Amino acid sequence: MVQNGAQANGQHGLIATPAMNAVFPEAHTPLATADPEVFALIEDEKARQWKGIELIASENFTSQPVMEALGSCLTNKYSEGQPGARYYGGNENIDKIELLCKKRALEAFGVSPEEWGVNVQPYSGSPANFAVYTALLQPHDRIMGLDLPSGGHLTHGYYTQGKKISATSIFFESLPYKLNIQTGLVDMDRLEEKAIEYRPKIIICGASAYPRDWDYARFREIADKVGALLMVDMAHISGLVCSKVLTSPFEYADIVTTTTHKSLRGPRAGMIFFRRGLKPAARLLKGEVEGEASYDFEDKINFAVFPSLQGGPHNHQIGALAVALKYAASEEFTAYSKQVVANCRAMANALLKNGYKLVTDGTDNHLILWDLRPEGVTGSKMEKACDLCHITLNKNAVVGDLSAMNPGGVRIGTPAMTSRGLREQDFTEVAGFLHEVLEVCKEVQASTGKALKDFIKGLEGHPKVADIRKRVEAWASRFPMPGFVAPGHPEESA
Ligand code: DSN
Repeated sequence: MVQNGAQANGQHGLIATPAMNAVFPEAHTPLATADPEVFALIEDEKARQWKGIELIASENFTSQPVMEALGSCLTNKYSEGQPGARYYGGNENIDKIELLCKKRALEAFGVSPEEWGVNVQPYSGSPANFAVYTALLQPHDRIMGLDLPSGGHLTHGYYTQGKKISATSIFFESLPYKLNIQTGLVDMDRLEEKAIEYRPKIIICGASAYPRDWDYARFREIADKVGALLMVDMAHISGLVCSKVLTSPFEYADIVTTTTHKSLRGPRAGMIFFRRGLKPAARLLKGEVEGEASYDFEDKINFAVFPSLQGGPHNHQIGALAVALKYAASEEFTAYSKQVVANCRAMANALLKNGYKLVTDGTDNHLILWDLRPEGVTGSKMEKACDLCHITLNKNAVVGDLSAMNPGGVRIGTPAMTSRGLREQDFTEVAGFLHEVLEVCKEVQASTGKALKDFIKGLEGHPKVADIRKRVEAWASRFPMPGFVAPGHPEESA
């Protein structure tokens, strides 16, 4: 019903008064009308995602309900603090959403609320990690994480010879551990030796580019030996951990951090899990008595997230994460995770069959590190050539590379395309496309020389690049796209 000069909005049946229109004319306008420029760019991005082969190991395609929650009114609300103890009124619904999200997070990873708590407010993985250090360290305390050229993440303490890069190396003292150059596996013996000398307060286990599962028991042993806390950053593999396809770090770690948009397939966000309850004998500090001393992480971590580092939680992310966690606990998600690994193995086998070199000669998880040095092509060139062929992956350091700036390989992951329903045979075909792209790289480099600028010029407009791109797009468009219907998709007009 329209009253007092109010106007009905046909599409939503919502009411906009002239008074509101005067101050907020776009309040109920669809994006396509309100901002055709941004709308068109989003449509282009939809088409890019649908028509391409997405192999960035840290990306995924999330679902429609997750995107609905992300685009909901939850974005409007401030709620600093914890459920039941906020600095703003009006949080009765937000409290329920955050509590539900926390409950689902613990259930999804199979841990009990007596032994583990979780903070679901970190905006993403880097803030989550920094919150842990802020909570549990003093400035200049020592940390040890996997070096970035070995596959570690920036926030595990990265610095170069001349420069402290990550804030985690600016505010804390960091000594990286590395891969064994022969095997490409984490050099656990060397880590132990270094840790005994360095006496870090926290050892960080986890990576952005590591194709194997982790020996958490050995990490725990080393941490206990030197009196360090063990933090596991499972961002890349949290979906696979949730589905029990990889080893769970919860039995061994003091703290577990994760992003939520990678193999977990949720919205972009972060979580920090922390131990609670009584400490076991091996983790007692001087003067503490078994059966009496409890972990004290909870208040410290909650305080570090807010008020030390963040302001209001992004409630739209938390609502969306609750939705993603509901499905992460399902049988179908377990089937998905198994398929992610099976697909990755199939692609690895196809590349190995072609005589290519993979770091550690294979994979246990969702990613492959392809060492391109024997082929005489850099990771940057392969990334660029793949981009032009509408295959998206990223250049990556491989074991033996000293710098991440001009890396010798590429990282390839299966979570995103597995969400589109691809299976082993499809990933064998993806390996075939990658082989073709590499052949073109070699051909172009032979005629242009090695300089990247000339190489790119040689690629652009190359008939073989155009031909691969056409076939890649025709092939990838056959697979359904989760979450949205892309422009030009047959279902768009249906
Ligand atoms: N950017 C992510 C990755 O690609 O691994 C890590 O934060």
